[in-house]
Amino acid sequence: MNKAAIYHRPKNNFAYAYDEETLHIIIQSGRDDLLSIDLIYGDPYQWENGSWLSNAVSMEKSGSTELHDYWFVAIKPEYRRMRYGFRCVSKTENWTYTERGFYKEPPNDSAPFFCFPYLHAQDVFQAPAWVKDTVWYQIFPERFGNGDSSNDPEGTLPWASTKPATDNFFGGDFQGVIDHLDHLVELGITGIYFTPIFKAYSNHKYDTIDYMEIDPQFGDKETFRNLIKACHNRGIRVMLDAVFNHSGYYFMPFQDVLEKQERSEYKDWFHLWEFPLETEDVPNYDTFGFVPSMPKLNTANVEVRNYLLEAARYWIEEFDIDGWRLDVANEVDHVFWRDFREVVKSAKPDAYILGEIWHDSMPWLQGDQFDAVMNYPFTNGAIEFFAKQAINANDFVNILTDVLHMYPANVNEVSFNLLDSHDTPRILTLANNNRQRVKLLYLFQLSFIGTPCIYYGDEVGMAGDEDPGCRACMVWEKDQQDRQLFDFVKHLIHLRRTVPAFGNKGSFRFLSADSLTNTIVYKKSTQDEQIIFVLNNSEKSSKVSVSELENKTTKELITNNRVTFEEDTVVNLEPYGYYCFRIL
Ligand code: ARE
Ligand code: CA
Repeated sequence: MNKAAIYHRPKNNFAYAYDEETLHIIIQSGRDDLLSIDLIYGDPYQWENGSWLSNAVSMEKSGSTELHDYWFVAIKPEYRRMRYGFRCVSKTENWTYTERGFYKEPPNDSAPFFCFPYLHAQDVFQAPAWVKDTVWYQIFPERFGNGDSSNDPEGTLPWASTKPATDNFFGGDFQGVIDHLDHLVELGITGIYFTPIFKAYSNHKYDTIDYMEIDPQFGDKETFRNLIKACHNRGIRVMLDAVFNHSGYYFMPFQDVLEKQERSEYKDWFHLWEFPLETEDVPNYDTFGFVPSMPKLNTANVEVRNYLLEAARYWIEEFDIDGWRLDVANEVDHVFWRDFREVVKSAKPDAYILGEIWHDSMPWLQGDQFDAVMNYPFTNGAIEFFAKQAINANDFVNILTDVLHMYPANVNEVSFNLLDSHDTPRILTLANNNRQRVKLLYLFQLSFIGTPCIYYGDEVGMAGDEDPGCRACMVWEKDQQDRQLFDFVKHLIHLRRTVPAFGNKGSFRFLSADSLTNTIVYKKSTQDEQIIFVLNNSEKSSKVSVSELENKTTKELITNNRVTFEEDTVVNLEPYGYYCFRIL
């Protein structure tokens, strides 16, 4: 038995309250090392004379990677508290794994066992329920639609007249969004994520000048209010981008420090190293990255904290927005984010708080800070496999299995699953202009656990390289749009919203992966239905045998055809072919 590979630690993603009466317990072991694991459990105050040994429940293998098997069980302890251990069985031996290590025979008292002391309802991770059913659409406002030329900034270029650059403008504004909301409604979108809209110098607005004012190029507060109303009337929620890690160069407090130096009343609003302040070459103060025009804000300063939290409250209470996406979230302190959550959730209890963190974010997902993060680990796996074909089917299963076990299930259900963004090349470009690969990307994203986000223009086949290349003006001429791709995405979103197992209601399991043919098979299931997905991520035709389809009658959801299987469960796949078999 490979004891070194066996790992469990209470709380976080290994033992957590899924709801007010259910604990999820997860443990990992070496790949194919164990035949079974039983959870031995009981009430901390009923462990006398080994009565608890009879309580054992077998755990289910919920996924496997190259290195590990993951085991899962859901359990409802009668008195909401539990001591527990794991009986690990390999071909040749069995051991009881506890917090104090391995025992050949289960210890005869409770002390060594793991402990889930008490399941409090208010400790249960609570994300807004509506997010589970949301399909997001990310809009870079400068580039979505120019609906009002009267607010165009100096030097605005004709729409799509040239390539996007870090410093050019095409006049995108709120009216341009209002004018095209029907495009989103037709696609089936129910949430918009806007990159920053507050007064700022650049075309991306991440260099904020005033957190309480709309940038005039987008319109005024009345237009913004109309935009929110127009979205809400169409069942579309709105999330804004909070850039609280740093301000812009022209933010009044920073200008005041530049002018008055150490005499400025705002000198403690930033992380200044020495005076006089130098901005050229390398700044002598903390910034985002090494960008002199993005001085880092001192969120431990009570005035900064009050100013930013007032902004967080203001745009919810005065304009009824539904969520905040938090820029560079992992570089702002946890104390501030806990206060932020208090303020936001008291302004709107079901507001969505989404952190931009590209890495393991467990410390921010304990329920006291964020509801979710932008799930870039998901993005990286999907892009490497489907778009770039840089990894094979087994690598992909390894990555996505780790992704699914990285966080508690109730976190996964509201994870923000994006394929690309304003910070990355577009998926068509990453897929080397192969739209069949883009279709597989969308099929996987829109049938996965979490809340998916579509980056504006991807759905009509826009290409675009690294920032700023990925920020081109939206293509509105129908004859330049890939309408076949649009219809395909629209159909997938419709399936996600009408077939419970297709979306967030269904649990996810990989069934098989073949790295020679680069095919994968996965299953989504609810109490009442199962869907088997078969994807061929290869330019060659392929055959896959799917034993779960034996003697089953199914409805293939993309074509709506009825397909019946007998003993022979071989599925023939075209190049880049796919099937979604809903078992009848
Ligand atoms: C500009 C140029 C870029 C250039 C950059 C260098 O456009 O081409 O590379 O300057 O300084 C905003 C603008 C950008 C602008 C940037 C700086 O949108 O166009 O870039 O300001 O002026 C990391 C952070 C993550 C951050 C990305 C960009 O962790 O938070 O870098 N993303 C947010 C926003 C950006 C925004 C800012 C931050 C600043 O989404 O749009 O940029 O407010 C790996 C790392 C990640 C890293 C990621 C991307 O995965 O693990 O941590 O993200 O690469 O670099
Ligand atoms: Ca305009």
